[in-house]
Amino acid sequence: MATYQPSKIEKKWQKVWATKKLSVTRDRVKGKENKMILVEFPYPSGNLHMGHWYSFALPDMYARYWRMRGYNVMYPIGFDAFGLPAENAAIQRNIHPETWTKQNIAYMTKQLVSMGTMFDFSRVVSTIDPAYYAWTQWMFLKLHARDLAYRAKTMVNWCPKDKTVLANEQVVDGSCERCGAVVQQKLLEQWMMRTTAYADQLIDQLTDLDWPHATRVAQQNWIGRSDGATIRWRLRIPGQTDDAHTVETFTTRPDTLFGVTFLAISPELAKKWMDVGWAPSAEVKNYVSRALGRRELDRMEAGKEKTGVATGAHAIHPLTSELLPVWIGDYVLGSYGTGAIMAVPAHDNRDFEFASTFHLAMKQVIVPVGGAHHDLSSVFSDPGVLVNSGPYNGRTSSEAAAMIGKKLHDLGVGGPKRTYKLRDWVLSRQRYWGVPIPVINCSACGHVPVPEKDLPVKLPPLKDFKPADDGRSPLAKATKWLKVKCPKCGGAAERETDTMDTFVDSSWYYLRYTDPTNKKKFADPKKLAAWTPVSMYIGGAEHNTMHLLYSRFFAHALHDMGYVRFIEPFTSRRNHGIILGPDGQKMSKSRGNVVDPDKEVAQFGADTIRMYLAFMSPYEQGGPWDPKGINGVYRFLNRVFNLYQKPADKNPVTVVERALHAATKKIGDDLNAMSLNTCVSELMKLINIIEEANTTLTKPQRERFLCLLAPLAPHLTDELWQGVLKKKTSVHLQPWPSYTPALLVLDEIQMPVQVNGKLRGVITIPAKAGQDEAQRRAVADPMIAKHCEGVTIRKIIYIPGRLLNLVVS
Ligand code: ANZ
Ligand code: ZN
Repeated sequence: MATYQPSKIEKKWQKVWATKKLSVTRDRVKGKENKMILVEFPYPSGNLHMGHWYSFALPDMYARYWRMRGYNVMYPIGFDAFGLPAENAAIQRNIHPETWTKQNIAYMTKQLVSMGTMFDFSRVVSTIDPAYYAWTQWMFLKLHARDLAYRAKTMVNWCPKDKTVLANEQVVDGSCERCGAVVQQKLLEQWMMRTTAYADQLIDQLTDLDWPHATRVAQQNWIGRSDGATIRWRLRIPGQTDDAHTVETFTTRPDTLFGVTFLAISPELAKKWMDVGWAPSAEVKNYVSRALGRRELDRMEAGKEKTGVATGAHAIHPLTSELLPVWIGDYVLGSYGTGAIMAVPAHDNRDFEFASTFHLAMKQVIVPVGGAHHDLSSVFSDPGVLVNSGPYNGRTSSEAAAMIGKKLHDLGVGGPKRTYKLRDWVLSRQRYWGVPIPVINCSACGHVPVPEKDLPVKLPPLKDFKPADDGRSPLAKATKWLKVKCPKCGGAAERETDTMDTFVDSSWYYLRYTDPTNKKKFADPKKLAAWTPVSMYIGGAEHNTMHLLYSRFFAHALHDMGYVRFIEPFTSRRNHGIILGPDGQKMSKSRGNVVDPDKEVAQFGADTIRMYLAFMSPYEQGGPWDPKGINGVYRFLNRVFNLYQKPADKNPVTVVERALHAATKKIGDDLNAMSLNTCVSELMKLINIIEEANTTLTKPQRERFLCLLAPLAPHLTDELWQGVLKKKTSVHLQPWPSYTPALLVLDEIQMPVQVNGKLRGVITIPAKAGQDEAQRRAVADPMIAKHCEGVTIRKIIYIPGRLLNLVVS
């Protein structure tokens, strides 16, 4: 009898699929609806690791399912190929980034084929292709024309090691996300994207998206909209009589205005005051210069001992005329709000810590709704009901906030104000391996956009592409390329030498898949309309803010300019977990815990690896790669193979027929929900039932079973479909089988099974099953069996019709 030899089967089918153009997507197929299922295109780092398999081969099951469901599915792939890592790797290896990147793309493409996915390789896009980045530059020009891309002098994050500017989103805990160096602040002129112009829209539209809750919350917090009030306080400064100077504070809690006992300004603001003539004591000056040396991040940290100094000045309360001391405190940030705060120690933790340290007054003005006065030894920071607040006593926080906001406005000393944490996106990079910003700098005309007809501005070939210490981009060294005529006045001018952050490249790549070779447009509007918005986007949770936010910004802007019809680019989004090394640590070359998929594929075949990755854990969870279980999946595929080596049965066995129909519904539902681990276990249950019933399946049953398995194990199923069942077309072009609901109505029930009190699976058992039968079925379920391996069942708790709990140790 023949044996299962994945190494032979898989290569063969990959070739057949390629020649038959099985996954080459047409823009229109009669009677079919289009669906783009998108995965985040990889960065060509060298070779694929298990994480790539997890990211691409599992969504492939989902894509295949929708194709069988009768949709015209596009499952595209490309390469996000510019960027710092390529440049750093090339410097290390002493080769050119282009050589390095292209080698990697070639190698990884081969590896991608080995996964047996339905990637449409006829639509591959690569961001380093001039035919692609011409359009990245074109988009920049369009944004620039709308004042959404602009140049400004700002404080930027500077990585001293990578010698380039970083976006706020690329700074993690004060360090460079890539190299870990402590990030410095520098005042530099940079190209920026006005993401803040879309702050409201980017928050408001989130509610309509079928996205993970955590991702939506992350975006909301990143944009950080808060409604509050600004208040201008008149200052009484020793030696001055006119109270003419003022300071403005920003608060999210105007309802606490009567509880303010002091004001605190940031060291940055104190410095500004000194720059315009305030001459405080030596102690204050000393304090300010020391405080300015500390990093904002350290200053902010909760629980950190608060430092500060009194200025000697007082602020006049706008409603009570009370005099309140003005302090300088390093917990107040110069870059947020107005750089000054009204402090309410009774209701704000940081103000409380500060007031405790310096023995400042506290005044309670909010009490819990319906509650008694709150003990002043702790801070009541929730909204509640006002007390000690004159005319506002008895009002709720939200009522009072609105009333006080209006009162301040009427008095002309401030009023309601919306603020955002979001800052504009700094997109300039002083590095070589990126898209040149298509601008010409002319001493007479300023920053002149390159005319569209001159796009692309090609990246000049440079031997010495290393970053310079002076902060100037290496492109400045391409002297021939640099010198050009000004498109406006014809005078001598120079090209812009900064390149773009690679997040610009990836903000629109999915659009290019719809028309990857178009020379006249970034994509034909009809093709765009046929495929976008993206129906499902699957990727890593690390993109919760940056990539997803930038892509949304691009889409919103392109929509407003009339280039795309949709506003939100990705209708649905699912995040996958990450695959850790066998040691439970994040897989990385430096840790030496990388599992090479090629080796595993050579031994077990791609189908086994795919299914094993799916079986490991819920997709959004990920987990450590544990090779122990892989044999179980391999054995399963062997059993399937062997089943089809025997002749088919004439008559169906009823339990098997019922199980097949139930599985058709269950697996369809699970694939739809991207619950891939339960799909695998359902298929394993099915083969158990088939073997138990001692049947080799009837012909229609054989077809049905292969259809159910096809999205997960594409090679083996086509081998059996075309090889054994002698079908003329691929199993992957079959419709997803329908099921007969009547067959599902059983005198059977779903019984949750716990192992040591934890839910490990749900089994289907006859309603009247006794304890022994329930236990037998439970341990035959692969999801549950996993947890009973190598242990002994000590006790069984069985509540008929309700629950089975196995106590093991
Ligand atoms: C009075 C108050 C009373 C506040 C209270 C809070 C609670 P979010 O929500 O993050 O916007 N704040 C304002 N500017 C600041 C700065 N530059 N550095 C440090 N803290 C600053 O927070 C806004 C709140 O943070 C503001 O509201 C202010 O404290 C503080 F019961 O004002 B609040
Ligand atoms: Zn000019």
